[in-house]
Amino acid sequence: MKRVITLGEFIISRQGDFPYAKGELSSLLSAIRLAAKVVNREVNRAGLSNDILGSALKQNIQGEEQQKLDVYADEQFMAALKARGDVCGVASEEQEDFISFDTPLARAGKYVVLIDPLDGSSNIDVNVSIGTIFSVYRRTSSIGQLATVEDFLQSGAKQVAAGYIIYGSSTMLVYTTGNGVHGFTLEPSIGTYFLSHPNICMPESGSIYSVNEGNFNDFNPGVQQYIQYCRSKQNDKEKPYSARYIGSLVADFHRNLLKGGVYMYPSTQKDPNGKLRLLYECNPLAFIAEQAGGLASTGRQRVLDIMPEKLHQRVPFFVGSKNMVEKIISLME
Ligand code: AHM
Ligand code: MG
Repeated sequence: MKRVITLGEFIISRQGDFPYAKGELSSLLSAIRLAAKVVNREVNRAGLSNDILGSALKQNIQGEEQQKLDVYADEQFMAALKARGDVCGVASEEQEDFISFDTPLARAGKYVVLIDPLDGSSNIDVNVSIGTIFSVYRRTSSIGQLATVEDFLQSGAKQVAAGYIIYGSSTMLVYTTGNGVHGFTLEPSIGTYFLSHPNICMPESGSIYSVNEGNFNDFNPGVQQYIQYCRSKQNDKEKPYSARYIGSLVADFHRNLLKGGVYMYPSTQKDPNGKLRLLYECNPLAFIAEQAGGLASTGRQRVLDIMPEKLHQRVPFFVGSKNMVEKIISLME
């Protein structure tokens, strides 16, 4: 029988990719995989428990209504990351400011994490796939100090690891540390992730486009032109592309990563910077896309080159198969 590799074994086997590291990054990834299992359990039983389903009756800093599971997931990831002491601070979609962990162990931590604990949370109540997205940087402040905002405001090109968990028909963890993209599927009966998708490569072009087409009239002419190109028979496939939009970034991205396609959240007249947040939604997925051979752009700039100014900064986002993103950029010029 073929020996299957677990995520824990894989992380340890790849520790040598970072000669300067002493295993902290491996430990950090282990904290995330553990918290994801706990969140996965609650996501799976959401429909059975009133304690976990529905609104938390408060808003996050972006003025969005928080779901109970948003708050729960945020607490789980925070607690798991704090416990290990590899991380000196975390910034989350659910918290206005970043959190510095003020313990001697955490002050000595080399890394900061940015996280969207539960993305696509409007899909929780209707049993549609949701996800967690995370991004890891080496701190720029001195070890032993509290984390500073500069530790978090680094360009995406500086990420040392990024990944997501998709709570879908099966639960998967997909991540990169800059040496390719690897996907692990959770075997729920024993609670272990197994390597199911080694070295994921995104097809160079695809025939799926994912966008909230309800906003079509608000998009700029280049984006409208691209959508018309997707719909027409005069595109590179000589038949219309398929429109697929779940409204869960992780799920839309994951499908396009495996099958080839493009996800778009352009600027609109109402939201000139689009909707998605640079630091914990766009950058991690941009890193994964590039590692898998795809591209990520705002339409005018490579996402990973943006110098962030604010924790919750938004940017227009086009991510997916290389040829498709290049076509969008050419139409937006
Ligand atoms: P969230 O972080 O509040 O869940 O918002 C992000 C989500 C993405 O998962 C999804 O792609 C997008 O918002 C959907 O937005 P819209 O409903 O405007 O199409
Ligand atoms: Mg989100």
